[in-house]
Amino acid sequence: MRRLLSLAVAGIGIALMLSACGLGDVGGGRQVGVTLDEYHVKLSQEATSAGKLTFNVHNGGRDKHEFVVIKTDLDPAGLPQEGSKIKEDASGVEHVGELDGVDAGKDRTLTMDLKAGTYVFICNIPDHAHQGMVARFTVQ
Ligand SMILES: [Cu+2]
Repeated sequence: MRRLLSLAVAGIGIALMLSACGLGDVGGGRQVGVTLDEYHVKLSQEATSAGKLTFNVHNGGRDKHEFVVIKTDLDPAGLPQEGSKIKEDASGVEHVGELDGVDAGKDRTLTMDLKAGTYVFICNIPDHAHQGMVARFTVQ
């Protein structure tokens, strides 16, 4: 129990440090940069505080990708699967929003009001999450 508590405290400390740097605040909404490619979801930061957030999503790859936002406490590596995709309506998984198909080289934005919690960003084109298009994001 004591070990679990110290792990939790360390986790919160790291999350607070992450939220203190790399925050852009433009036009009243905070901005988070997202770059998609084969096969990664790269974020300008891994955590922020709750509220209105705009994700500026760039597809830097050669293929079409998606940006799907789910809220879950499950390990990103162990998300429920349905064939070669993540099951977005599985128990313990809440689908929050998505950009359904960002063409290669294109930029799209997604603005959401995010509550505190743990989120996972995935590309749910068959097999892409499995190949690495999964990123954890923490909202305090
Ligand atoms: Cu993809």
